[in-house]
Amino acid sequence: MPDVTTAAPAANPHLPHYQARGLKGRILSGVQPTGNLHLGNYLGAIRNFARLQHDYECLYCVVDMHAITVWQDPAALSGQTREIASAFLAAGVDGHKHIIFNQSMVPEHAQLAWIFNCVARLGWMNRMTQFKEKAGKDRENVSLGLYAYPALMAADILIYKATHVPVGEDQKQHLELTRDIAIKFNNDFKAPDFFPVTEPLIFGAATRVMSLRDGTKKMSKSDPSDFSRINLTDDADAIAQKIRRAKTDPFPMPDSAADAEKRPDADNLLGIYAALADMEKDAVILEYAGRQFSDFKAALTELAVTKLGPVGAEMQRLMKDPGHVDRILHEGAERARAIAAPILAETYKIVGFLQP
Ligand code: AQP
Repeated sequence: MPDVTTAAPAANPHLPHYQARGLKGRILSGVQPTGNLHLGNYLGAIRNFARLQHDYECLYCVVDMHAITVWQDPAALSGQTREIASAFLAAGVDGHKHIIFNQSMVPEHAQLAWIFNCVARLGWMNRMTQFKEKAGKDRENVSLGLYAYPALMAADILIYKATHVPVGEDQKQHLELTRDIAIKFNNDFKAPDFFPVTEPLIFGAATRVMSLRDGTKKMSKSDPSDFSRINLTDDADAIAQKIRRAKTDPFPMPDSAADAEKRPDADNLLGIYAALADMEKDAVILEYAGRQFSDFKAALTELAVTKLGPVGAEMQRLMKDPGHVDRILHEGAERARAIAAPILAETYKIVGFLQP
């Protein structure tokens, strides 16, 4: 699979440790248990988690502490956490070979996040577009946690000294902040290369899946319209209905990449098709150039049902066995702590904290 990493991994002193074991590095990535897991989360992140597990040592985290930066119903949160863990497993991640856990079970994330709150600068945080979008006009009334979110995300990654993070386009800015925090920590505390400068891994034709109702807006869990997204747990009928009602324009299918680029709704559907079929978007454009949207939508529905149906069914099966999912999360958390605890201890020493 092509690997569209934004920058070449310049002589990273953390890599030889993995290369000696035939691996490319260590991955950490997370998904929030905020309900309505959708096609964008799958194509932008979760599907890649499974594809990367052969080349990297992987930690995949259900980031429940990030989720509560906006209100979550406590009665629903544990079920939503199991749903995300089930999605990781259903997508094919090996929960025994790799580590699947939920963030709040590993307190070292929060402990390192406090140090990073003291390293990150207000000016850096003020530039974060996700905060601006999520806070909107209600800025005075959102949680302090929503503002500090990117420092916790940096801690999620660096508490394992992860070398790579697979994410969708929308998380690129937060990854850049993580890199800035690592560099500033290493400089301020005269600890050269202590934290790695983590590389983003951004893959494929659907790094930013857009809403089915508005091709200029990201597909998102919090969109009030369920018709804006395909949920991973949608059945074949729901998928068909959502694709049929997906917004298009009155013209035939685009006949070139330049034409598609000017038509965001069509471009989005083409990108989704390409990603699901593991094809280049240009090849899909060529195949459907000038045809009716109804033909294309029928083909897209069939493809989406074929590819997503088994994942959704396996998720449903796993969610009926919460004991199994909980065991994977507990074991994962223990293994994660075995990596995180010594890194935190070393960090505390570097910072000058007296320890027992
Ligand atoms: N539309 C998307 N296209 C491609 N990738 C996406 N991701 C999210 N939306 C898209 C990627 O999914 C991973 C997990 O995301 P998250 O749940 O932790 O956070 P998010 O980005 O806030 O997800 P949503 O769906 O957009 O939720 P709300 O509506 O709450 O804001 C990340 O790797 C992300 O890049």
